[in-house]
Amino acid sequence: MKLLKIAFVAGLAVASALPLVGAATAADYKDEYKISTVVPAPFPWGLAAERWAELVGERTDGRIKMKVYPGAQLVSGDQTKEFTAMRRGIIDMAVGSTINWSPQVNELNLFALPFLMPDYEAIDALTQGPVGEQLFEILKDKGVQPLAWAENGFREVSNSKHPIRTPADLDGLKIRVVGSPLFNDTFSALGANPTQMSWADAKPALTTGAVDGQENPLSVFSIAKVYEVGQTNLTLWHYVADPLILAVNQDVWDSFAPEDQEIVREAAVEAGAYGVEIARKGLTGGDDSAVEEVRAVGVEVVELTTEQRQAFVDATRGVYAEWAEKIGADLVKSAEESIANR
Ligand code: X2X
Repeated sequence: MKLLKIAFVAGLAVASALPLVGAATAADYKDEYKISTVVPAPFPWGLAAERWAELVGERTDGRIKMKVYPGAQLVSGDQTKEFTAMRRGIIDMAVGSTINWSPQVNELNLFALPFLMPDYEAIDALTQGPVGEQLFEILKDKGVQPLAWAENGFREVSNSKHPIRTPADLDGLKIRVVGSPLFNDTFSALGANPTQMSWADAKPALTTGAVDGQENPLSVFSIAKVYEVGQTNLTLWHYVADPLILAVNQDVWDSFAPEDQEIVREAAVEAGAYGVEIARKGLTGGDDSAVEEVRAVGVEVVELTTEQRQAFVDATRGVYAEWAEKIGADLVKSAEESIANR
């Protein structure tokens, strides 16, 4: 009797919801959609993910409820499994770095080709042009719906030993890296001793001195207070930059009514643009306050001259050539053209 009553009440609830949201969608929607990120707000990508969830919540009157799960917790901290988990539906959505998805999507290694992108316009030339479109097609073929780009940023190298001005200064330094073997190859070519580890393990390893250095955008360096664990030498060499991608598992995407897909996509584009704006704050447009902030806490910041930077470019040309083949010669050529014409 009690069971019957519950069934009856549940039936009533569904019936009363139907006229509001439409028969096809009501049954399929989840109570909550999980968005995976590696770092939370106030890092730019946590902020972008939160903005995405907020906008969708507002515009669907709460019908689509998205919640941010930072710290790569949905993949037990192993950020290089995020793409696979999203493809399989363990994760519904993600704001993820191209670095973390490159083990499964080889073409995303493009952004980690050493010294491919000289400036922010070059990043935009890729993400907002034909290369970006092509990469989104590749992601779709792999069963994920990509919607928009955001940004982690240009990755600068820090260490606890001494200022890095020449490749020789990297000699023998143990550097924490993440992602694909491309990072190992780049740092090995520079004479360093790279070691792969997740972000969750990085700070403890820096604290104990198990590694001497790391590479991350200035926003991560500042917000995570990496300088507090002995990382007092920072070289602004702009060697690679990792964009972020806002994406949705394909089955989840297909379950959304077309008008809801439009809302989710537009919100992703707006949240992504906001994320880019935050990521570049204090680093662009004549404002270098982000650099001044880390100087103010005692970090020795090295800005390379053109000639000094060129020495790093020269030392990594072999890695670039080898990985250009692995990534796809045509895609790399198209990227180089987009950058040349920016
Ligand atoms: O682990 C990192 O270095 C981070 C936070 O930048 C990424 O997830 C790529």
